[in-house]
Amino acid sequence: MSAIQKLAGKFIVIEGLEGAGKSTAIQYIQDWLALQGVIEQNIELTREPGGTTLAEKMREIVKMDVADEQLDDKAELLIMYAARVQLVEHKIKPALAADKVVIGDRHNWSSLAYQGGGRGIDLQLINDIKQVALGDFKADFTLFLDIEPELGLSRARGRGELDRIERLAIDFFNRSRAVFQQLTEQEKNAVCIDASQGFDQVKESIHRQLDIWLASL
Ligand code: T5A
Repeated sequence: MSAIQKLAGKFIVIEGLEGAGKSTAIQYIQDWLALQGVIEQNIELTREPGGTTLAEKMREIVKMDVADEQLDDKAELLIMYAARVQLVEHKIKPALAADKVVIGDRHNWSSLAYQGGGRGIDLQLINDIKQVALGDFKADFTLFLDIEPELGLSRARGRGELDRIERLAIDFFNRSRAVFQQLTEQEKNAVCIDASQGFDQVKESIHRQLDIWLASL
């Protein structure tokens, strides 16, 4: 089977804290797919929360600062899943059914890490909500870009103003990071990339891990 055939209909997800370099890494994944012969028209890029017209509206809500009302942690969690359902049903599944490769900038693990680890919502409850919302749907391969929160946030700060979530205390991100690390250890089709490395080393690590994954398909 050719690489193009093996990659058809696969969902690759990139996860990590703010400033880990997820947007940058997506370009490296696209470069790698091009090396395998996958043409641009057969690649679909998504981001979470967001990625469809309605899901982008939900993204605005979770990023919004409202002076007289705080977004409840459970409301935040449910908005993440509402946005995810819209994205999966209206964009990701149709693209996979058309044999495209989908690259996701964040997916389900972000809710476990941020709303579970960070906010302290029970992980089993989140898994139950996930099951109701998405059933067994999951990524085929997950690349977790691991970075010290301080370094990631300083990179994110260099890009502009921090949003509502990015302004949370460092402990929040340490707890989120611990969940990401735990999930990576538990999942067979997931790898951890040291995102504190320079651009070239991160790119090389991602390409190497994708080569190994492709060989396993
Ligand atoms: N969220 C999301 C939840 O709480 N629960 C959920 O379920 C989901 C899905 C999304 C927010 O929502 C939360 C998490 C987030 O707080 P977002 O704006 O999409 O918000 O935030 P991020 O996904 O974190 O996006 P960022 O742009 O902050 O991070 P990236 O994409 O990881 O970083 P990137 O590639 O833009 O790089 C940041 C800067 O670092 C530089 C880049 O050039 C850029 O300037 N950089 C490097 N510098 C040095 N060395 C490297 N190796 C570098 N790689 C990148």
